[in-house]
Amino acid sequence: MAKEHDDMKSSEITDKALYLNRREFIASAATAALSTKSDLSYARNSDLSTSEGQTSFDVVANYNNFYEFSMGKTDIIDLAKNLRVRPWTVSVEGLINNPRVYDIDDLLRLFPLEERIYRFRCVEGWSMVVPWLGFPLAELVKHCRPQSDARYVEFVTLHDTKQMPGQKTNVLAWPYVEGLRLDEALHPLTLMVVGMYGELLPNQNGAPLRLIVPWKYGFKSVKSIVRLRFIQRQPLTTWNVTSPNEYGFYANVNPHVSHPRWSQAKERRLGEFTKRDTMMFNGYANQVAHLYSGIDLTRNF
Ligand SMILES: Nc1nc2c(c(=O)[nH]1)N[C@H]1C(S)=C(S)[C@@H](COP(=O)(O)O)O[C@H]1N2
Ligand SMILES: [Mo]
Repeated sequence: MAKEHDDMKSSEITDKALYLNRREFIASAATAALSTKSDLSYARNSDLSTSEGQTSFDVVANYNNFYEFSMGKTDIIDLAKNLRVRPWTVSVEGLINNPRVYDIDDLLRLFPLEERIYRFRCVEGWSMVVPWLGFPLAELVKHCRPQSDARYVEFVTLHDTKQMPGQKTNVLAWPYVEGLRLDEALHPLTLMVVGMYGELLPNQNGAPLRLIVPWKYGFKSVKSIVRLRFIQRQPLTTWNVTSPNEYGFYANVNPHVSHPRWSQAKERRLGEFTKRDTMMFNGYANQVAHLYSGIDLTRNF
């Protein structure tokens, strides 16, 4: 890819510019080298970023939850190292006027990347601050042109027992499924992520495409996505189906609602020793609380 780009003649560039719109063309030129180099082009979105200190890349890349590989945390990096993330397609289907199977690199050309530094908290009580690279899910949703009866989006992870040894066990029902209400999917904080710390995502963090919903517990942020489906009814999500009294559909970070086996009032930032207080909606209450007005968050956890 990189070579092809370097060798591109100006006549070919003009031809290309004629059939791609300007934005698509600029994005494609900027990401042409993507598969081989790590010089991603993106702008930092400071308004939507926290100024808290970032967790180090090494910590974020070495402590993972990814049950498709293992129930451990420190062995994922090794078990996921051979996951093939190119070529990769993402099927977008259901109640939309523009269903399409996207190649991952087409998504990267279509939607300009932003860097967002977000807090992220696991339901188990650890947290981190990560500079993610991605594009707003809202942009993709608008591109799909949802029909009026589309009320939820379902996300599905790759199901491939040859590549994902954890899928040979039945600790979870595979494939891993997550979901958002359409208004949550359209919220400006909701990010489709392809990279972190200025590089493409490491496999163990959900390459080549994952969701990040920073006000919800980590399990909503589904990894290695192959399908999005727009539907009318609330999807059956993996953790909710596995253990409905422990993991709800909403999974909003909430220090006042305990998990049945532990409190959610505090968290340990990876790399630190003293626990911090967990914040309502993980500190994003000003931006997202309105989505849940009139909803009993103790029952809808
Ligand atoms: N497909 C899939 N996605 C997943 C998981 C998983 O096991 N499988 N684990 C979730 C959980 S519980 C957390 S906390 C985050 C962890 O993301 P990280 O490894 O980038 O920190 O991924 C989420 N996404
Ligand atoms: Mo988690």
